[in-house]
Amino acid sequence: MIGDKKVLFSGMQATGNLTLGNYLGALKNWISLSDEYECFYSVVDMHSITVRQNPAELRKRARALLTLYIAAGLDPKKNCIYYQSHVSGHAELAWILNCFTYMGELNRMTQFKDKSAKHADNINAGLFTYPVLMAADILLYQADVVPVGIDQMQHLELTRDVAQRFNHIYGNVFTVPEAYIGKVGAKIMSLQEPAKKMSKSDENPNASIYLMDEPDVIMRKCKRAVTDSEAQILYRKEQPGVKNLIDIYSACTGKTPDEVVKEFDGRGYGDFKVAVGEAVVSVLKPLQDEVERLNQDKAYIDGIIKENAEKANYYAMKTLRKVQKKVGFPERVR
Ligand code: ATP
Ligand code: LTN
Repeated sequence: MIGDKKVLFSGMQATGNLTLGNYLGALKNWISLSDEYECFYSVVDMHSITVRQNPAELRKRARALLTLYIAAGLDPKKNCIYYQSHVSGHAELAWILNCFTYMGELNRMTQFKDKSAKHADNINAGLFTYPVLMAADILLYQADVVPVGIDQMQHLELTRDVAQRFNHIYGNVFTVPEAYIGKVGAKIMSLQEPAKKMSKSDENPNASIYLMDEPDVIMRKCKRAVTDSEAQILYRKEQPGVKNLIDIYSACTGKTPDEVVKEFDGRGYGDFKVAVGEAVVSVLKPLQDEVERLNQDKAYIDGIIKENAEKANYYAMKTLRKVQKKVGFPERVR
């Protein structure tokens, strides 16, 4: 707890351009939770270097992501929006937690298996201990809730196990966090292969709508979305392409899938795709305009970066000092 509020922590990697999936599945939920909780939203740039990055590109993307958090509606005066690499406590706690995490546990992580298959030439130790750094992120702020997509559940379970293990040995040091999985837009699928999730690292640019795509690009991608030959707009798993478009439309308009099915009863796929495209544009255009506006105000963003790093550091250090004492590190001489 901070004051009378529970604590929320979440983060996103600054790798690749964010997609509509990232927005509807993650960022949008963050905004709806931001009044109720004391929130820490991190740009997890330390996680990004588990795969090789171009330094200039990483720096640019990290800033773009931080700006996007604000543009999407997170108030940086109320929510702590900051770069992970600006708070050294993340790395320090991660080291300690490494000593309380078993190789066997990390070996089971499906993201590690996926990423090591994808980057076979660079299976580094950071990729392997990635979930420990993630546990440190969360536990450092004594977070109660962690909004994430379903794909991150395994990492969150590990975080809970490590926290409980540590607490069992040293007393109640860490809050054991709960996952928060949003309902609407929980999983947006690829527009080209609706069995796969929409992903920012997809090689086919038509598969994903990027948050910064121009309106005509969004319309074109929606029109080209893969559907089927059933010629009816129904919400069912036998029609994964259409189902995905209904999910997108309902997440953008706030209507339920049932209402959408009724609205488009008897209409063709062509009409429906145009409506989906328009709904997406109506959500993304204001976001893009706000990014544009914020990009003009370098001093404002710089101020946020500095202030929030200090705030994050204050809370991180509180937990870190406690943990260091518990494990037996010598006290500092003042
Ligand atoms: P990558 O393609 O590089 O694996 P990603 O697009 O899967 O990236 P992450 O950075 O792993 O994105 O995820 C950021 C957040 O967005 C996570 O909380 C994740 O669960 C959520 N998310 C990612 N893709 C989708 C999607 N298609 N639908 C809903 N939520 C998603
Ligand atoms: N692993 C997450 C990003 C992430 C995160 C976190 C999410 C790093 N640290 C802490 C929630 C809490 C991802 O790839 N989406």
